[in-house]
Formats: sequence, C-alpha cells, structure tokens
Amino acid sequence: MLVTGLEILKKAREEGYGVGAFNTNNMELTQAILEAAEALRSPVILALSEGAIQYGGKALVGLVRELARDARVPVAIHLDHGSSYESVLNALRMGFTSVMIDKSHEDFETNVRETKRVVEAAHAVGVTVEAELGRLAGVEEHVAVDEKDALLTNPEEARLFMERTGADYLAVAIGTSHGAYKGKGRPFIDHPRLERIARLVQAPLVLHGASSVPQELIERFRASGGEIGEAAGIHPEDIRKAIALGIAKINTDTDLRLAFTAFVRESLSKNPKGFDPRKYLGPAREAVKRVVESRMELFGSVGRA
Ligand code: TD3
Ligand code: ZN
Repeated sequence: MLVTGLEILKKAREEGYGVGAFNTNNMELTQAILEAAEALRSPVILALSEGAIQYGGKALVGLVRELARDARVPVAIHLDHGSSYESVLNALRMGFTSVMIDKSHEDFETNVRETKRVVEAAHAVGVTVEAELGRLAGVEEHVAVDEKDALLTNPEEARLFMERTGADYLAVAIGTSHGAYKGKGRPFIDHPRLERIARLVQAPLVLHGASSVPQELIERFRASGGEIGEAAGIHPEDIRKAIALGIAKINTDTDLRLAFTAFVRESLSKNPKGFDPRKYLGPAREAVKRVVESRMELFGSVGRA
C-alpha cells in the first residue's frame, strides 16, 4: 500500500530500525525491490532521482505507482535529491508520497528559505519532506578537524534548521559519499557527530551514500569483464551502529547497480549466442532482489510491515 515517507520513518526511528530507500529506474529494479520487501514483510521506499524520471518518464512513474499501490507492505515513492521547487511540484503532481529538496550546497539561510517553501507546498497535499544539511563529499579519516567541520553537519545548526523549516526528516553528512569509491579500506564515518545530532533532532535521520559495495560483487563484475578501480563502501557494522544512533532511512543505489550490471555481464558472456533480453535481465533482477534482502536484514526492517 502507498503511504507517506514519514509514516514509514517515524515508526523506524521510534523503534530503532532502518528502512532502505532503494533507487529504481526500470521495471526489473522496481520488481526486485518490491518482491524483496514482500518476501521479508518489510516496509520500503522506492527512490527515483530526477535523472530516473527523465529516463523513464510516465511509463516508469506509472509502473512504480501501480506496483507500489498493489504491494502488500507499506511503500513510499520518493523523489531523491530534488534540486528545485519546480522539480518537487512536478513530483507532487505525479503522485509521489515523499520528496527531497536538496539545497545543501547553498548557504544556510538559502537552504532554510528554499526548504521551507517546499515543505509548505508538499504538506498542503499531504506529502512529507526530506531536506539535507552539510556536504556529502567523501571525507578521509586524516582530514583536519576544522576542515571536516566545514563539510559535515553541525548538530546545533541541524536543530535550528529543522525548527525553522518544518522538514520531516533530515539527511546528514557524517562522512559518506555517493558512488563506489567512498575512501580507502574502511571508509570513515563520524558516529560521535551523529550521536550529537540525534540528541538535538528527534526527526528521523537519513544516511545517503550508504552502499556497502560488497567485495563479492566487485569480483563478479571484474570476472565478467567489468573494469573498476579500488572500490570501497560503508562497512555493515558502521551502518548498524548508525541506525542504533538514529538513522532511519538508508539510501542504497550503487550496490543495486553493481549487482544488476555484474549479472547482465555474466549472463551475456555465458551465452554469446543468446539474444532474448529476459535471459539476462531475469538473473540480474534475481541478483538485485538478493542484495535488497540482505540490506533489509542488516537494517532490521524485516517483519516490520
Ligand atoms: O541518493 N542516493 C542515490 C543516488 C546517488 C547515486 O548513486 C544515495 O545516497 C545512494 O548512495 P550510494 O552509496 O548507493 O551511491
Ligand atoms: Zn543521495
């Protein structure tokens, strides 16, 4: 059933588990995410970026909406990294039940003003809002403290930001970054900072750039001819700890892309004579479903639907 983002996330923060926001841009990814959620009785958030909406258009949004409505678990359809008021309004018109406005690259006052404007519009039609404070650049462990401070979310500012904007959930910068290269070895995560933020902000907190980039998937990707450098993601233990401290929404895109692509590659190279798309998209869909299931186990959302 289709619900707002806050409906799912409020319960998650209160009860101390995390819910995955998984990015989709086609039918197979959408099915894999929803099949995993139903199999494990987990609430789930389907995230579409502006790029995904542009790529898939009405066909994709219609499919996502239809499948989310029919799902036997709570599902929110979420605009990921909305870049403008217009983009958010467009998502509201298309029936999204959760929107993100990302003005984290603007100064504090602009971020407050723009976020507030979006909150008013979204709340007027019963949709809940994610905002972001701090910059999601990859921050290395050895970076000087004051340099980190300029990039990562300031706890006192976070409290003020949420008070002034009325946003429903907050994306924080605590060391993660988007993509398959999050740092050397075990990428740095600032748990003490998260703990301070969570003490001042009662709203559900959001972790972007949370993919774990499993070594097994990297090896599979390479074995089938894929080329990738020194990839590294967030250690599962670091995610578990972040959830215990107040993270309720965990964004995962890269892990799904890696799984999907590795299995498409593998299927194509195993059967060079084949040309039936179902024969290589089917195994990729199954692989994504397994990744989503293992993320749900890690987040603790299994059986919460
Ligand atoms: O917002 N997103 C998804 C879009 C970013 C492009 O990958 C995330 O925070 C996902 O982060 P990750 O770790 O999967 O790249
Ligand atoms: Zn993100």
